[in-house]
Amino acid sequence: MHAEIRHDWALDAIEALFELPFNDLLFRAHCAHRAHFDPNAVQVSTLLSVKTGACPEDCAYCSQSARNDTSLERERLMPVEEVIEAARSARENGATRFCMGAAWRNPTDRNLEKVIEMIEGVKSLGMEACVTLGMLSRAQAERLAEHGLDYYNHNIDTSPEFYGEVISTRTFEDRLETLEHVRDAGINVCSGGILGMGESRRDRASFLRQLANLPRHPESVPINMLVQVPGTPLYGADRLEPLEFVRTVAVARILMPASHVRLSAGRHEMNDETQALCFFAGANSIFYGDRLLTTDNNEENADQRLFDKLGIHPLIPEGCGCGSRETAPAAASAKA
Ligand code: SAM
Ligand code: DTB
Ligand code: SF4
Repeated sequence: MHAEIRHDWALDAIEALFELPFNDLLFRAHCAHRAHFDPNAVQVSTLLSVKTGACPEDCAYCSQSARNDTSLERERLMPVEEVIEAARSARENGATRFCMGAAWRNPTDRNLEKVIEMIEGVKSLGMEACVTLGMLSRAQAERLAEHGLDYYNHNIDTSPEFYGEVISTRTFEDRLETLEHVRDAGINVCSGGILGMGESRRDRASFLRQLANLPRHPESVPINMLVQVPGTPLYGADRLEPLEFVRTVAVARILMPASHVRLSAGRHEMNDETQALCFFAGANSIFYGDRLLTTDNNEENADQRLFDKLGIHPLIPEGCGCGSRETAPAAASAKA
């Protein structure tokens, strides 16, 4: 029911979804969710910033832009062994995917080789590997694919119409080009954006339309609520109404019924009720661990309690060698 995969969405039709009565929208999204997924399984990833700060880009939301005065200590690319150690600990805590982020406009070929060692280390632990390194050339995407990278995260961030209000140092088209390189190389695409940056509802509809009308939907769609960082131009922006965030998750689920929709950054400031509504609306992935890249995430214990309360269990990917069946959050209560 309502779970057709389409790539020809008109903006007005998406806006009409946003305007449905809340219960009608959530019912429709939840039916689409059930048609494609176990509604009680949530994919669990852990993030690590492997190269922090001093980024030349001017993203108005970001703590890591050299142009934003955010008191963040810049750090060099982490040693491979430390990254693998962090992945091992994430695996012990129940994550099945390890996502490594670097504050680059794009990686140099030399840096890419270091990241490949990290990817190989993560894969050798039986975990899925994801990286987000900025723009990629076709050749770089192919090189990552040769080394078994599972997912590449590259967000379009917002609508093409609002984009210029947020970033000036790279274009919306640059982002689409990187996504095409990743897709053509055969790597799973992870692409979404940020809400609560002062965009309109029409912008939120247009942002989702861009993703839904790609030749193939991203396998993973992170929906971030802006984490307001002091010293960034977006610090102090009007907060988005939580129910509008839930609506956006629901529309993402209807437009991309077979994709994992990630309830991404911003959970730290959401209560359990808002998160529960997001799961009902079709969110089925989270970042787990008490840090995102440079800001705090929910504490692991709080997430375990929430999973327990909602009867949610972590999704274990097919053929996963990570041993997470025994250790993942809420796995203990699921067995009880
Ligand atoms: N530098 C790379 C890039 O921009 O492609 C990779 C890392 S970047 C931090 C990854 C994504 O995190 C951004 O595209 C943005 O969507 C999200 N992000 C960054 N700062 C955020 C914030 N303060 N609140 C919410 N999401 C944020
Ligand atoms: C995504 O969409 N969100 C993550 C991940 N992809 C790389 C990053 C969130 C960053 C939140 C702010 C911070 O911790 O710096
Ligand atoms: Fe740099 Fe990525 Fe932050 Fe933009 S989002 S400033 S590209 S680290």
